Amino acid sequence: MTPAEKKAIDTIRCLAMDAVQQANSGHPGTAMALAPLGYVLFNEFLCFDPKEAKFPNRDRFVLSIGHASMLLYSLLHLSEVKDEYGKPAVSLDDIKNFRQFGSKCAGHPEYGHTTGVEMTTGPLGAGVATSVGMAIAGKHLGARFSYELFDYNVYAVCGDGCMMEGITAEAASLAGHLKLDNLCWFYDDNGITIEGNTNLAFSEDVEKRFKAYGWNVLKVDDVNDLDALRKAIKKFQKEDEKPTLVIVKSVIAYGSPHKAGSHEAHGAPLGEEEIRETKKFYGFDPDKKFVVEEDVYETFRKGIGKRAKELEEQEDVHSALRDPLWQEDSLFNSMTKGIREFPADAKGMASRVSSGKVLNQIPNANNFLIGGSADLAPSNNTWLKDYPAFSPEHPEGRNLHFGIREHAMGAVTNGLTLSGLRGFCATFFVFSDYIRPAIRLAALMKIPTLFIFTHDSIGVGEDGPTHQPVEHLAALRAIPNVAVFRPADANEVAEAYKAAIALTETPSVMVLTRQNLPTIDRTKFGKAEGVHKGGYVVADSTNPQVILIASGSEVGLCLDVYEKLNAEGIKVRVVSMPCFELFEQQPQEYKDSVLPPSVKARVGVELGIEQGWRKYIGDNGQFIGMTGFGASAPADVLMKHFGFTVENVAAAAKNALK
Ligand SMILES: Cc1ncc(C[n+]2csc(CCOP(=O)(O)OP(=O)(O)O)c2C)c(N)n1
Ligand SMILES: [Mg+2]
Repeated sequence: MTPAEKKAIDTIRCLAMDAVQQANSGHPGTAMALAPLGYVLFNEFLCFDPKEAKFPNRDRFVLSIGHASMLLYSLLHLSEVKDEYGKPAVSLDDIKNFRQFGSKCAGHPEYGHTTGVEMTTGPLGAGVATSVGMAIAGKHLGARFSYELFDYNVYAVCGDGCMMEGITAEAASLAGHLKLDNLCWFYDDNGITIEGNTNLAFSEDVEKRFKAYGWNVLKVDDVNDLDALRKAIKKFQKEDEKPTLVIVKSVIAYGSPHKAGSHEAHGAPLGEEEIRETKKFYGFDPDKKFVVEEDVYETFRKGIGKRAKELEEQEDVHSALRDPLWQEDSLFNSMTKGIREFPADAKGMASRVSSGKVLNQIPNANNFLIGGSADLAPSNNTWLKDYPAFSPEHPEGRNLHFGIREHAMGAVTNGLTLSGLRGFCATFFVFSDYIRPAIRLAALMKIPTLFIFTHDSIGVGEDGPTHQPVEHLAALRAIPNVAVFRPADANEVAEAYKAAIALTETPSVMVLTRQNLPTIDRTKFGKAEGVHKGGYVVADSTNPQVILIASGSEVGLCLDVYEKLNAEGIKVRVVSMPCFELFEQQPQEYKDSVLPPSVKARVGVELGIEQGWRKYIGDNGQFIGMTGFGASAPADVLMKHFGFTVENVAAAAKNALK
């Protein structure tokens, strides 16, 4: 290690110590320990242009151990990465205000908040899993354009926590299967987690495990050995068959006389005196804080400059890509222009079937829809018929066989979306629980990943309560910034897809039936375009006395009730409410026009729990829904048993009128 290298590395370590101490919270130990790895990667290998941090062919760096955020912030600062306005992505002041409101240095790295942060990390395992999606995207884009334009590598750093999480196993298994040789993970094998030594809970052989996944496994015995790190990274770059795992031994809080190697250094400030001692060990002035000397910036400039220049030369070609093909407005037209209307049809079709038809009307040569299912494509109807499966031989393929790995599927799909593609994934609605963390991260990152869930209720029938979602609609609606669509018929499905495509900062969820739904006669009833407003009037009588509000399969049921009550002289309005999230965004005026405050007699009908419905049906409203789990029986028997019948809804409407 040259003196300049040592100084740069120890600067990172001191920034981590100082920032955590100043904030009086945070995770210094691992940021300090991995400073050499961060230095070598950023300064010598990562292809990026600090002035153009979003350049499409940049190498990706994902800090899956989000708690070690100070490592990333120090690196972004020292690399002088600029934000879109040409200002420092991370200033020294931001570092001094680590974890404080408004600082670019949030507790954990947040995508969209800090330029250079490729994704939001913190939930362990999510980062490495998402990096697999970024690697798939790199291969796909290379095949769609050219490998000169897209040949980026994806690097991710994980720790013992990531290694123990199930999502990491799913993602690694998939990456090995897909032979993603552009993917390199570093495993910080420091033997420490929060409760103490990893031998408390973790004794597997990670090397053997990853070899079994089909990975190339390399070892670096000491993270301070820069040459060993370089050798490993070069070996990864030459590898053209397998993803690479570099197992790196490190000592948490390296250099701290009393905390090095201890779990105490994981998530608490080292303390003023300990920091002074540690700075002395590094040969730094113990009395100074937040020190970055000019020659350290110079060291980084020299290292990064050459690779940034190479990238700059590609920028002309790439700028053509960004407009109109790459993440641009015109993508909306390209994606929606093929979507057609469905004719009215009393027999109709399941919304999973209409969804399959619509989904196949979306992709064309000019857009980037790509995705797949967790082994349920034939049931979810998510196969893109005109395209092959994605594979090492067919990286241009747009269909992903995710295998039965839902959690990783969600994260990988987020990785696709983060790379400029429009990623979708699918499974049964009841298993959305297995993907929920990825949906939450997509919402937090404001990225438009599309989650397609079929078999949405007790309408599943004989498979029984393990396969019948009950609380899932409420659970997903509870996540901020998620548009949950539960369309009522084929035309609502078509409009829901258009609405989802238009939402570029919000993930969308499609909730679709297994069973047939009549295609509503739109010459007689309200237009399906109402989906874009979240809720709209489907059927109406002048001066309605009672409003029936429903989503999905229950809208058809309410239309039957409407006919029956009309015949009895009761004036009814039916409101289809396919998306709470969009309805909430409408002006009060519109909301009141759909749900006039003067009409207090209201009935909500949905094959889920009541939670969330009171705001529409009011204190005195009736709700017909589920109050417990379903049962194994034919769907029509279940519908009767649980009260989803014309008679029962009509009775509730009359009750509401009392
Ligand atoms: C899914 C998830 N579970 C739990 C946590 C809380 N947590 C943060 S760090 C950590 C220990 C991680 O150990 P390791 O990855 O070895 O990090 P190190 O202590 O070595 O820095 C835990 C349990 C989390 N962030 N994410
Ligand atoms: Mg550890």
